[in-house]
Amino acid sequence: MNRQIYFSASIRGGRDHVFFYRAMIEHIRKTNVVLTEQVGDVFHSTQEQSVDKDRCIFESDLKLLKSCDLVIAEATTPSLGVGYELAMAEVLLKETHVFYQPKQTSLSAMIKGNPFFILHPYETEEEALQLLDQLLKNI
Ligand code: 6IA
Repeated sequence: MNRQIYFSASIRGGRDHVFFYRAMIEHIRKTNVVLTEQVGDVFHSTQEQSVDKDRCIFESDLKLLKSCDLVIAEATTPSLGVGYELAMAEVLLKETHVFYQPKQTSLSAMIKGNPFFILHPYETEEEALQLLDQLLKNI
């Protein structure tokens, strides 16, 4: 309850699942705080920005990652940013849960093979939201 959650999911890697990211964020927000709600922003442009703007995003996200209680990632769409955040979460020793759809992606061995990450493979979005509920009950 009221834990600070860093939600990580693809932005420039591709936005095919953005509506599902938003559903996951809404779900988490019922009982906890999502520090990165913009990941589920359907309308905001995902185009590359100036170096200065991207530096602001990087610095702000890193600060949030350092301050969070828990990381939840949706990794079905491969994303350099998500991979970076997962590696940082490990360095920072943040409990990290990774959701992904095995039928739609081949999750990188660097994530799937790393026992630090708690994996949540799922087949349907309904199933993922149920897994998410169970996880949120236990934190
Ligand atoms: O390489 P990617 O862009 O797919 O990396 C996605 C990850 O990097 C997400 O989990 C975010 O935490 C972080 N990230 C990448 N771009 C942004 C961003 N751009 N704002 C905040 N975090 C970002 C502004 C546009 C956005 C609101 C749609």
